[in-house]
Amino acid sequence: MIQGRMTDLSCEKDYHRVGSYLDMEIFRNKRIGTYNRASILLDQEIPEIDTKDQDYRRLKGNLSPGLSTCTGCAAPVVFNLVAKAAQMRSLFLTRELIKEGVMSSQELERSEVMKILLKETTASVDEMKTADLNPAVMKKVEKIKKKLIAEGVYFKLLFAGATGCMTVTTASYPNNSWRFPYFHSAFENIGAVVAGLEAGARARQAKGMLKTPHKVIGFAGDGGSYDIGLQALSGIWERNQDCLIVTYDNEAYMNTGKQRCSSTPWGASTTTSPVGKEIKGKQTDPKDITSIALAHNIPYVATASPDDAEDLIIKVRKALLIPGASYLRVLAPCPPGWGYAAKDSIKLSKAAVDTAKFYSFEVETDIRNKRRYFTINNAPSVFFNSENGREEIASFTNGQGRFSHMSKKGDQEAINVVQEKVDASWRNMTDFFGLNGGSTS
Ligand SMILES: Cc1ncc(C[n+]2csc(CCOP(=O)(O)OP(=O)(O)O)c2C)c(N)n1
Ligand code: SF4
Ligand SMILES: [Mg+2]
Repeated sequence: MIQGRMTDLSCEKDYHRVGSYLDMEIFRNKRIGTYNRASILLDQEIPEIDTKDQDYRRLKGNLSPGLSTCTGCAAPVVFNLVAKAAQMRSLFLTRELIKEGVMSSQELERSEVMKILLKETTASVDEMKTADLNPAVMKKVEKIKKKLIAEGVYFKLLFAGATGCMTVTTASYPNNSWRFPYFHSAFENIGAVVAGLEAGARARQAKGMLKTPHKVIGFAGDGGSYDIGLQALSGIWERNQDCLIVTYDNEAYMNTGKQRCSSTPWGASTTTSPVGKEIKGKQTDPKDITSIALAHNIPYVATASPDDAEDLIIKVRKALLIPGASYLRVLAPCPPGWGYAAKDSIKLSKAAVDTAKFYSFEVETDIRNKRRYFTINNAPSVFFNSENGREEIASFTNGQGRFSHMSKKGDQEAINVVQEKVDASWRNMTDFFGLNGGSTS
């Protein structure tokens, strides 16, 4: 992990002790004590993601998107991991009940017990009998729930998704595979919809109409966030509304047949940036959406690749635990859109990181104290400044149909251009965050 700080380091001592800004905040507020990446993750929660179709199906099964998904697509893997990570109520409740000696881990392992504990309404006598619970225990549970709510770690979830492959794979009318309330927004307005849901839930809670607070997670494709949805997203970020926006980035308008987007990489062939005699693929660089999000000074901006499930789960949890707006951009390789065999989705996600085509990082901004912390979570295996800094970009582009005009015909000039762009982007990013000359650990 490489870590950089663009900040006044007067808090360095605390910082090292507890890990990061988020940890510091919670530590300072004495909310849940020292709190680091590992403390919001259970070992058994990290799914094995393999490149075999069978494993994709198993993972999708958590969300049960049904059979309509394109086989091997990384997008439902992303949806599933985010949904899985976001369900933190039982995690925090379990910990606290054990810590306070109210119940044992064996008792809590029984599914009927947790089901009753998470209920908003009072359980019936029969239900309590089946789960071996009694009113005295339930009173303690309610007290602990109130404490967790006050600490901001106990909440229910609302999901919204902009029209795109998410709709196709998980919510094609009249079916819906989400186990949460789910709002299907238009292509252009995920920011506005999430803003309304968040404000509505907050108002209802203030009026005592909701017992448990709600957090809103809005998904949009790259088209729905980089292009047509950007205005409403900028609004929600500027107002710093408490929500998480996730872009699953398949680098084009995929569900409508692979049209180019401002996220599409230079040189990639799409139906609206085709390869011809004169012009070969998209001729502009992708928009830097995370810098746009960062310019709003929201507390948490991160990127993640689905090949590292642990990293993705932790980022979703941090995003939800930090009050205010969070943005997460997740790479989502698309077999038909990028032109590769479905079994290679996760392999390609990893190749994107190893070549530094995509870097997995997080930026935590502490506006009050004017500090910002930057972490590269997954970097090319060796730090960039050294001689063998990263894999050649060809190990990512080769084998992808959208770049086949470069690889198949051996267009070394085009490959060199892509390589230069990747290197320049990495240099800009590390310069910007003051990482060059930084250390690895
Ligand atoms: C105003 C408007 N224009 C066009 C469309 C048609 N449309 C629906 S989704 C989509 C592209 C979505 O691209 P992206 O957000 O990247 O999601 P993906 O399909 O790649 O998952 C388009 C053009 C629409 N629904 N509304
Ligand atoms: S078009 Fe691509 S991203 Fe969309 S559902 Fe199919 S495989 Fe997944
Ligand atoms: Mg897309």
